[in-house]
Amino acid sequence: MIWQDTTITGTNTYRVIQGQAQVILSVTRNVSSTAGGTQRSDTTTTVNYTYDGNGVLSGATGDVRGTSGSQVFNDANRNNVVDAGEMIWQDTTITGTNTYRVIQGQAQVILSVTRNVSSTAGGTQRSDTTTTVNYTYDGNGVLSGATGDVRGTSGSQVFNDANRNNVVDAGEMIWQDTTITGTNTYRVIQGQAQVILSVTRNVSSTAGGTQRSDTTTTVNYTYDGNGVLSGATGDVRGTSGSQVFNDANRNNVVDAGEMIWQDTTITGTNTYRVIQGQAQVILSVTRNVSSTAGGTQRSDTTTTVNYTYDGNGVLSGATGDVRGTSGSQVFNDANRNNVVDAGEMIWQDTTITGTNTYRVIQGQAQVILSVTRNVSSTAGGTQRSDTTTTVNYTYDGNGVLSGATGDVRGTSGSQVFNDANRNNVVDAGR
Ligand SMILES: [Ca+2]
Ligand SMILES: [Ca+2]
Ligand SMILES: [Ca+2]
Ligand SMILES: [Ca+2]
Repeated sequence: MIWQDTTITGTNTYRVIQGQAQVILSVTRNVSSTAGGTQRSDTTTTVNYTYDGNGVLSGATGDVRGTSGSQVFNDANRNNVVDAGEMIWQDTTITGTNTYRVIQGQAQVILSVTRNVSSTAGGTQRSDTTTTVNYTYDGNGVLSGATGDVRGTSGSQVFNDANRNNVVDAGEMIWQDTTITGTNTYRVIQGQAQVILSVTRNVSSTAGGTQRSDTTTTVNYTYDGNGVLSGATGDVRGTSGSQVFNDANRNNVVDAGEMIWQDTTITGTNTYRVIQGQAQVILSVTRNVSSTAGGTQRSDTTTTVNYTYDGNGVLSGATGDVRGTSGSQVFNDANRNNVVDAGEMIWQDTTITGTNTYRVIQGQAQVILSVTRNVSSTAGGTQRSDTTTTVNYTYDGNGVLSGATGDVRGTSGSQVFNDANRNNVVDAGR
């Protein structure tokens, strides 16, 4: 357990009402940073108090202004080591309003609306969310509960090589935004409202509308008796999809109704560790299951990512792998009558085994190398394939994917009849 201190500097302005000095304005600045100096916060809370003619507090209004930030690792030279200049500040601008109610003579916050706006150093990622919290109190002015939500967008600039020349031309960096809709459930611990459950839905689609994603992330937070965050668990559920061409009338033209959505069902679990008071994902396991509209192709893969952090809770690296199968239905004309009879459409699956190598860019883990082995053989064991696909991804300094190169190596083979003894019969070993 470590101390995290906040320096408070406040000024109060008073007015004498009915012979008593009453605070009519308080301005309080709170400056804090974590032990490792990787997170900082500097906010100023202003409260205006009003009184009736008898000097009794009748109301209050206020706001919060400031910034909070964290240092993120930007591995510019790709050596997985934090070199000079590779820790950069990523700040959030905070703008909030507080609504108060006077309970038992004291002004209590019953509603806080806080907008957080941030962007990365290179300006290629942005976030703009508003968190609303409604606080309830019992008759004695003791905080009894809270509910809240989060609304906003987060986005990133992506490279859209419209003219297909592999160069970023004017207008080819486009914003791809995600709409965020979340609800937070609170519990009052030691007099403070703590988030015990957050459910956040993220919906996005590409500019051209040919890809979409709709996922909901749930996080359960646990606290010790003193209200200190002690753990978190969570999961991700949803779908991602893309529009594919289904040439139903086989004329090689995209006719009406021939662009169909092909969706992938996403089921993931996240494991967290509390570092410097914050819950960080240390392991994510995500299963992606998809099949084509006609049900003739299927894919079922699980992606595992292990994230590592330094002692200050800054993401320092990640490793991962992909395991699963993909398959397609093939016609196996067992009775050789050139007709698809019952049981003659069989699944032919490919076993997928891959490893992903990541680099931390602007605080985010990006895949820089994927190596995927695909092994398959037909049902009768007379054909086999064993190939390895390697892809190297490159990013610009701001973490925007700028290119990729790759290759495929392997073998495919089939069993053939070698009539070594020329008797027109398949003998052992031939
Ligand atoms: Ca480095
Ligand atoms: Ca271009
Ligand atoms: Ca067509
Ligand atoms: Ca048949």
